[in-house]
Amino acid sequence: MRKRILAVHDISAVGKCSLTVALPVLSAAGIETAVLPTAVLSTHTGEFTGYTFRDLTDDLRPMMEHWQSLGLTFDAIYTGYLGSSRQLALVEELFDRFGGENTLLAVDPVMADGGQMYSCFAPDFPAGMAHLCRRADLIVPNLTEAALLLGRPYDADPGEDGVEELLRALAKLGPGKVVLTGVGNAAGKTGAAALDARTGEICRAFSPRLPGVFYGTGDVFASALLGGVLGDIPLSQALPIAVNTVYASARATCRAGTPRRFGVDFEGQLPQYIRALSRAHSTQLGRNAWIKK
Ligand code: PXL
Repeated sequence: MRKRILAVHDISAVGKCSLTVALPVLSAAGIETAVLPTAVLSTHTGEFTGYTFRDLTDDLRPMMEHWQSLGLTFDAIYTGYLGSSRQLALVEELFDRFGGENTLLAVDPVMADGGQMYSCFAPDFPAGMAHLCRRADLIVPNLTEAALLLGRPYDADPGEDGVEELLRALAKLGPGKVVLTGVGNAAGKTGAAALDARTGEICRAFSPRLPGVFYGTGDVFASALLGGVLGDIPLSQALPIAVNTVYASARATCRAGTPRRFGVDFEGQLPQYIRALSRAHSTQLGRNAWIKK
């Protein structure tokens, strides 16, 4: 049966991040994507001023209650941008209500980048987010968010050993899988590193580094990664697929000369993303058939 994920993010109507990225990317991966919208904004909050913000906190519990009355279940719950500490508490309630044994709980602790917490968050927000991460099976922080979750100073370039130490410290919070984004390597590339705390296995994937800020790439990355993981592709194979999808989206945006605040051209990369998933999937099927023999 087709898998169903619940994506819990805001809708930034313009600017291509959060739900306007998660929905198309996960759908392209063949995953039914239900949504719990946390807020509706006219644009995202980076490099735009004067945006509207309709808070949907009061709608979250009635929506959960309706779904429970229908007996709905989810194969995964994927949370991203949450607007307030009250929403963090409601997401914990969502995990209590729908987070059964077979539901993957994925938390992207969206709150900061480039050493800075987004200005809309209160100083106690990182502690609340760390509490939510304890409940997750998979977390996807960038280096700034990792520092905030651990209550440490931000280090933009922790080196290979530093990244491993960060991954292990984050796993101690509770999640079985930790994926750290915005990690550099000695060759000047950028990418992600992942730890499976159950096996101790660490994997990495890198792409060339493009200069400047790209909005929404965290959401493209996490959505593309989850599309792979939910398709039963091992983390070590889903990781380079997600890194390549982000790189190709950012490169296409640079070539088109689109102003950065309007997000990245992920749409043009979806055919390649689908092909990469399907290649990884057939390798995986082949491997399983071999094991059965
Ligand atoms: O994906 C990051 C994000 C999501 N939602 C809103 C944002 C941002 C980042 O700036 O402002 C509203």
